[in-house]
Amino acid sequence: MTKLGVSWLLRRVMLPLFVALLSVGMPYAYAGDVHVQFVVIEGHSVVSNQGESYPSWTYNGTIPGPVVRATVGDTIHVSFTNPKKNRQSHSVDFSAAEVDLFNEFATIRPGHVKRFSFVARRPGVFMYHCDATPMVQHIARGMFGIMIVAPKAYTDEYPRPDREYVLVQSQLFPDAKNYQNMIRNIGWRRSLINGRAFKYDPLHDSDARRVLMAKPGERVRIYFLNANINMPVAFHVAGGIWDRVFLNGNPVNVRYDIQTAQVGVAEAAALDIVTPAGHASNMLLTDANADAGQRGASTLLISDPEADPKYGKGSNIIIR
Ligand SMILES: [Cu+2]
Repeated sequence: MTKLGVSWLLRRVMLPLFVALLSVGMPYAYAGDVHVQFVVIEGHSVVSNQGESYPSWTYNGTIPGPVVRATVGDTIHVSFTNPKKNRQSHSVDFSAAEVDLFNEFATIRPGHVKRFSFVARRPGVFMYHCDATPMVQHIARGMFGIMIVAPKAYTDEYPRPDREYVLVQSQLFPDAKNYQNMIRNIGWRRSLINGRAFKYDPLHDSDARRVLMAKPGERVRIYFLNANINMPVAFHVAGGIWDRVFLNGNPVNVRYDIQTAQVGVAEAAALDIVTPAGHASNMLLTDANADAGQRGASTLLISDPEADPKYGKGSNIIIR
């Protein structure tokens, strides 16, 4: 084969093939198109470290749903399926989208599929959730998740973090049918972090098996979403100070040296902590006393020179 032939083969065949192979199985792509496939599961979810089961409605079977990541300018292609065997109508509403509420976010009956796309025009951390009536019940049962829209580049103010973690706080209403109670904010018992009470807090719950990890001196970025039905979160770091807080996760909304960040209902933020030197523990928790550590919304971040290098990276930004 001629030299030209080899070069042509490399550019036109091998390289695209390599890129295509890399994309297979990835949860998102970086080439300007992000494909999101959601299927509603009406089933049960484990909501405590003791294995307590809850009648949940979820996107793809997890509380919260899958993390959606994009870069400003990307087009998000959503395929939303409500399987025939389900009993409820559902929808998906992306707070990052600027579209027609009644078209793209329309509720669909079991046995239907809704497809739409939108361009992620603004950077930030956003909620997605079900809009179907009664909305409080669909959210309280688990139909929410986080979408991170990265800016096109990192800057001095918004530096590249060493590790990233997603934390989503929500309320557990044991009586899953009583949506009137959910509206009135009564009868809820536990605060969930990524779907479980005390999920990453062996200090308050000896059955907890996970913590967040980082090496000393690393910049750890927490993408935090308040998916509570009615209550704001006062997000505090015990034994530390938020180095930077980006309101709504947008780099232009930077605040420095914050002890406690206020995160309203359906609001999200990106919060940076630079971990202390040596072995150390920091507790990330809401200081709103109604749902403080006693109910499950506390998370341990361990700084350790031997911290697992895979934690806080790739698909491990949400520890399941
Ligand atoms: Cu729903």
